[in-house]
Amino acid sequence: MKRTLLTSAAVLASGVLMSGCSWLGLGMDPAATSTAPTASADASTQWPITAQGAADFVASAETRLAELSEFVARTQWTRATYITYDTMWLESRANAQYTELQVELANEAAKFKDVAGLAPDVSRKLDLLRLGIVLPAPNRPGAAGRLSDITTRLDSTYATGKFQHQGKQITLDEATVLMAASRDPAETKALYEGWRTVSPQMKDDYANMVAIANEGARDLGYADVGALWRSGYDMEADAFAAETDRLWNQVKPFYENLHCYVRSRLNEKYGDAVQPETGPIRADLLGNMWSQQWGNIYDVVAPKTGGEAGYDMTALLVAKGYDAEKMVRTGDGFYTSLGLAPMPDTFWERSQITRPEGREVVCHASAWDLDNLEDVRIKMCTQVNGDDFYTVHHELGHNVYQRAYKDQPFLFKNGANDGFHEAIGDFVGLSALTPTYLNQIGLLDRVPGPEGDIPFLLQMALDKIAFLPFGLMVDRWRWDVFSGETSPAEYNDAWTANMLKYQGLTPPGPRPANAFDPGAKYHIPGNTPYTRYFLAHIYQFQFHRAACKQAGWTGPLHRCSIYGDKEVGARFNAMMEMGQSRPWQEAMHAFTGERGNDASAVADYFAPLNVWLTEQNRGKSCGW
Ligand code: X8Z
Ligand code: ZN
Repeated sequence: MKRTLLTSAAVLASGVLMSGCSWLGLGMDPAATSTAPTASADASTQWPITAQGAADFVASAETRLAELSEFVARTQWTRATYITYDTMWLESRANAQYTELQVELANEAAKFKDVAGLAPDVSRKLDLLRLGIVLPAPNRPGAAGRLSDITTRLDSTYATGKFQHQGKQITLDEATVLMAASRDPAETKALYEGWRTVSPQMKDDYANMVAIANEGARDLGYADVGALWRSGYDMEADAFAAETDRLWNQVKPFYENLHCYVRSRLNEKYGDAVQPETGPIRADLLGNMWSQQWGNIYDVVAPKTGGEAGYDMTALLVAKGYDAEKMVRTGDGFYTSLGLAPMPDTFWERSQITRPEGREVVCHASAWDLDNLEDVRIKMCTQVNGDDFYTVHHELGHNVYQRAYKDQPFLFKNGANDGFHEAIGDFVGLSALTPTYLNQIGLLDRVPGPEGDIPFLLQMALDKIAFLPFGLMVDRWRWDVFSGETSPAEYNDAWTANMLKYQGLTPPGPRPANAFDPGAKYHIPGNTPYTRYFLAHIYQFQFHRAACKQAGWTGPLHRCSIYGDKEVGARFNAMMEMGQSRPWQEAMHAFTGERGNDASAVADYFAPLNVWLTEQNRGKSCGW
């Protein structure tokens, strides 16, 4: 993920680039940040405002960004895998330097806006120079430093957050495991509320950060940071927002069906006092700290007949003696089966696959490209369970994409859009989670017959369909925060209102006056835009449907696996090699023959389950 915050984008897929640290919190003079070294070289060069001048300027910009980005990425990696006062100090300074360079180049790029006869690639790169800044700093001394102080501190506060649970101090990874398995509503409530005690201290920083970055966005000609983020999709920002509404409306009836069924089963299990039959679902009962994927409570909601046709990924991994590295090697094996190159030796030497002892790290999974060429890595605190089996494939997808576009010019070394970057590994995961594939690699002893279809689809829907409204609501909250529609005093209420509006969920109890629940979700303090995941949850089904068609598959989509299909792999790689060189619609077309976002692939994949859910819900009053 390295470049996520920083440069254009992409990479980060996972997360974090800018993370941070905080020297301010550690008592250093804030003014010190303004003395961060400036970003080298030829800031004062005057490029003639001509097509050739633009081409020369862009070439120089790419060289400068590429050089500095490697330094910044290595600094970020060091901080993310070893959080100390000093690594935070270094990272914050490096990030400030990079942001200053980005802002300088974006302002310079704007001067070529009306030049006639620009080469198409040059014109695209001029746009990307502005659009690639996730959090722009205002163009005045000290602003980039102050902004990076805050972002580093926010990210590190999240990463090192702990809380008391049953007399013991626990981390988020420990809480995640407990949340997945606990069926005691008193305990899940304690975990839900306990983790959210780490974030109230972030609120003032967050509000200050919003003010600074908005000023930076306005300097670049955008109404606010949200408008900048919405502009990165090869269409007008407003049209993009409308497009996400359209997609959500396409899939919403299915989500409501799932919500209705799950609520009813939770009511049966826990009773009216814990989960009423109507209204929102209690957010802590869904097996996930943010209720974003619900697959961990499959056992609670499994079909009453035929439920034994389902299987528990975690149990399979444990039974077959998998450890974290074996999970990653298995993921790599899927990609190589498609004819893609295996991860290089340096990946295995330099990745952080499990949580190291004795030091603080950022555990939220991410994939990095340190040198814009071959030095790709993942950073995870992998645990042997079904969630991380998925995450391993997800992260490797980022690395595979990074390597595929490594020969593009610097500004095109990115996903076709950020949703594409998130969708690569998820697309592969749709095959890698099929019983057929799990059986082929010896994890699952017997492939269930048709009686296994509904259990399997329900398991998938609990993760993929439940995710959709969450994937939308995070940035809906941020868009309103950046636009000023939501003031700092309203931050938490607006978050809770979005949970209700989009997900139909409610916290397990009243939230305290100082709550800042958004800060307890990684991507808020980590400043990773989130609409990308919503898009990825549509794109991955478009990719899967197209890939299965290319493979000649005529059965139900959820049983299709492209494992071992080198032809599909070659076509997929051809799309990935394009990087961000062309509008994403062309990349989509290159692989799928489709030009836009299309949620019909989601409907196709889950069609049998939607029929089944409708049947189960007959006579119930759905909605909340
Ligand atoms: O953050 C991630 C990845 C890294 S890009 C682990 N994901 C989102 C999340 O965890 O909230 C993957 C799915 C959604
Ligand atoms: Zn990702």
